[in-house]
Amino acid sequence: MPLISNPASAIPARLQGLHLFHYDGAPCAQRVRFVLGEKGLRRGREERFDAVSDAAVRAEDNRWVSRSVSLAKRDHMSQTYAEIHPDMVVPALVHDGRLYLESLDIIEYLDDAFGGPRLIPTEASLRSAVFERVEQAKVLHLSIRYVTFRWGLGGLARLSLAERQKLADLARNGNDGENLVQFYNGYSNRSIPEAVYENHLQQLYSAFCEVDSTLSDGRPFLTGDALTIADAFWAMKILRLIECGYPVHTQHPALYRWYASIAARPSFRNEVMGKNRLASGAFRLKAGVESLLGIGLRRAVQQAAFA
Ligand SMILES: N[C@@H](CCC(=O)N[C@@H](CS)C(=O)NCC(=O)O)C(=O)O
Repeated sequence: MPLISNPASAIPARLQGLHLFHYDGAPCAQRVRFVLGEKGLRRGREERFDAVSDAAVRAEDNRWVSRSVSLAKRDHMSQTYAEIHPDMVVPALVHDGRLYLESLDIIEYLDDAFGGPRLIPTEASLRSAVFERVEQAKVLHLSIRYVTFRWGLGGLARLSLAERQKLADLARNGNDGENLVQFYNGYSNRSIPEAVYENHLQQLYSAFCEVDSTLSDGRPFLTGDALTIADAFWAMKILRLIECGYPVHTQHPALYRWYASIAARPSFRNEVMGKNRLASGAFRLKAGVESLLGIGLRRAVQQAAFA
C-alpha cells in the first residue's frame, strides 16, 4: 500500500505541498527526484528532515521541499525517522499531509497526480514491458546494496556494536522490511563470505549483458521510443555502479550509450546529480585509484566477465 494512513510520526500530517525525505547519494531516492524533474517539479528549500516550524512545513508551487535524511550520518537510524518510515530507508514522500512509502509506489502516485509527460504508459503491452523491466531492477536492488558496500563504501559503512544494537531496537517497532539488521550485522562483523558479494556482482553482470543486447538495436529508451519509469530505475543503478568503478563503457557499450543520454537530461543533471556531484566525484576518484592499483570493482568485473 503506497499511502500510509496512520503513521506513528506526527510530522507528515503537518506538511503542506510536496516534501521529499531523501538522500542525495541514494539510488532509490534519485529515481524519485528524476521523475519529479521530468514532471516539471523542481527542488525547492532545504529543511532538516524533522523541521516543523510554520515556515518549514510550507512548500512553494511546483517545487518540493528537500528533507535530507543523511545515510552517512545515520539520520535514518533514529527514532524520529523510524516513526516516519518503519523500514528506516529513503525515500518517503509527503503530499499535503499524506505519507507515501516505497519508491515505485511514490513514482506511480506522482505520475498520476501531476501533469507533465506520462512516464507509465497506459497501452497494455507497453505497460507490461515497462513493469517487467522495473521488476527486474527491483530484484537486483539487493545486489546493488552488496556491491556498493563491498566495493564502494568499504569500512565507512561498518556500524559499531552500539549502533547495531540501536538499529535492532528501532527495527522492533517495524518489520525491518529491508532487512537492515541482518545485513549490517553481517557486514559490520565481516561474516558475509566473499562468494556472496561475487555472486551479486555476477547477477548484475548477467543482467547488464542482457539489457545491453536489447539496447543494441539502437532504441533511445529501454522499452522503445519513449522515456518511462524503467529508464529511471535502471539509470540510477548504472550511475551507482559507475561511481563504484564498474567499467560499463567497455563491458556494455550499448548500455553505456543509453545511460549517457539519460544522464544528459536536465532532470538528471539537476535533480539527480545537483548536490550529489561532489560525493559522486569522490567515489569515482577512489575507484580510479583502485583501478590503477589493479584492485577494486573494475578488476572484480573483469574476473566476473571471464567466469
Ligand atoms: N524498496 C525500497 C528500498 C529503499 C532502500 O533500500 N533505500 C536505501 C537507499 S537506496 C536506504 O535507505 N538504505 C539505508 C541503508 O543502507 O542504511 C524503495 O525502493 O523505496
